[in-house]
Amino acid sequence: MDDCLFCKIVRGEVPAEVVHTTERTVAFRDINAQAPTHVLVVPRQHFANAAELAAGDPQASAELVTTAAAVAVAEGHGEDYRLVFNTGAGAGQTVFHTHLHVLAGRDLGWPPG
Ligand code: IU
Repeated sequence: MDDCLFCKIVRGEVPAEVVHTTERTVAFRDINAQAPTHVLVVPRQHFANAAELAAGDPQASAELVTTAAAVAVAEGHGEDYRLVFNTGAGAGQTVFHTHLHVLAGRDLGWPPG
């Protein structure tokens, strides 16, 4: 996708603080962190949301979660972290390239806002 921001980050055309990469995923820090650790894990291939990724590339979908877990461990939060997929504008999705939020390092309230 030529005009997709996260595709550009994956290709290295837009700078980001990348913290972890795998064959199918790239993990980078969110520019508007909502917790001491706030990392986004994205598939290298473009899909609009989590369900489309799971249907189109189940292996990459699983790798998103295992990458997120590895990031949490690397940041010292392997026991307590939150994973979030916002799906659809009404649920707060603003970038339509699948991304898994990894949040950790503070008390995380429930229910979320
Ligand atoms: P959302 O679930 O689609 O709302 O998450 C998009 C996230 O992408 C959000 O937390 C932004 O702060 C983040 N982000 C970013 O890290 N870098 C950017 O250049 C832009 C958004 I635009």
